[in-house]
Amino acid sequence: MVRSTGSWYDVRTDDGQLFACKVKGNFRLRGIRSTNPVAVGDRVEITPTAVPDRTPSTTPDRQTATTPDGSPSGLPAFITEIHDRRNYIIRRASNLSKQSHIIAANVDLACLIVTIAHPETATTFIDRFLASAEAYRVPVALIFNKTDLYDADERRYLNAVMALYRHLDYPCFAVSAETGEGIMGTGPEDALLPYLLGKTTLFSGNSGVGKSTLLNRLVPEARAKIAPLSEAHDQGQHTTTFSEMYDLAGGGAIIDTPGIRGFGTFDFGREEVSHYFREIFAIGRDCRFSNCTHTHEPGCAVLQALDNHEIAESRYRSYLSMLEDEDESKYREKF
Ligand SMILES: Nc1nc2c(ncn2[C@@H]2O[C@H](COP(=O)(O)OP(=O)(O)O)[C@@H](O)[C@H]2O)c(=O)[nH]1
Ligand SMILES: [Mg+2]
Ligand SMILES: [Zn+2]
Repeated sequence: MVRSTGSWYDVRTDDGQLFACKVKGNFRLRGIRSTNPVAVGDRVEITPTAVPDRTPSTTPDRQTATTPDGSPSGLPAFITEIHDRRNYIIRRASNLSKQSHIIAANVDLACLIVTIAHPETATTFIDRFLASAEAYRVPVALIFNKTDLYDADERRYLNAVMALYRHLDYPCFAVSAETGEGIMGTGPEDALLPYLLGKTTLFSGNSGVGKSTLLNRLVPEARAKIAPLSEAHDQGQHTTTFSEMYDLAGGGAIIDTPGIRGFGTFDFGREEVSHYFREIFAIGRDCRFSNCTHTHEPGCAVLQALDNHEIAESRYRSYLSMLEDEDESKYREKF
């Protein structure tokens, strides 16, 4: 399934045909209460509901079966079966909601697109994304966009932030979607596109960081709408409402997702949070208590490492903020 408008699901068959589908029957998913039964990236079985009696007069110029306003232009069909998911990424349907929304399924890689400035992406936001991806067991990479805009100070900061995450073994790419810097290249070590080939990659990030611009550079046919940064807030506006999948010419696909603010810190237990911060998890094995929360306990190896600057303060702050979230959600459940 490559795109959903809420009422239709666009499905592309392996031989490239497009269908505008409705869901047949009731898909209740084990263990998840989800607002969308079928997610972008899902492999599905379909039954066409009409035999084509004419060849379409125009080929759709997007890779989808419905027009941008959401009305169907592909052949009608029913989705009759959803194959088991290798993985999926969810977020809460809304704040306080117990329902979840599946952002994408069957992804090989989740890329968070971030900017050091114009607008600035908070490191807590990056860390939350990384922790969630660890929890979903989806490999991640960080893409630092808008390198063409940075002054000397911002470049230094960019290099420091990339060094921090590379040290934690997260692949990092510095690119400019505007100029193309860092995108084409000879191998996955030095450029983004070769790294993405053959993978189904989820693109995520705050609005305004250049997701659509980057997507258009990687997949020119995508023609994703680019939102001018609003002068007043130096922040993008929401233009993408639904996830959508685009094929890369050299193999693989990109799933463009709407700007995700609170990327699912869903279902984490309090003790679990530290498992999703790689260095805190590794160092925490040396704590005196096996159930150490790394906040106040005597003999805490994490607090010691923080003192020695072996753990970055920004990472530890993100860890604390996620612990606090868990406390809050427990509080909510009781009342
Ligand atoms: N200078 C510069 N501007 C960029 C770059 N990438 C995106 N932009 C601009 O940032 C704004 C938001 O881009 P958009 O792709 O809509 O962001 P999205 O909300 O993440 O999809 C637009 O004005 C783009 O032209 C870049 O690499 N360099
Ligand atoms: Mg966009
Ligand atoms: Zn500890």
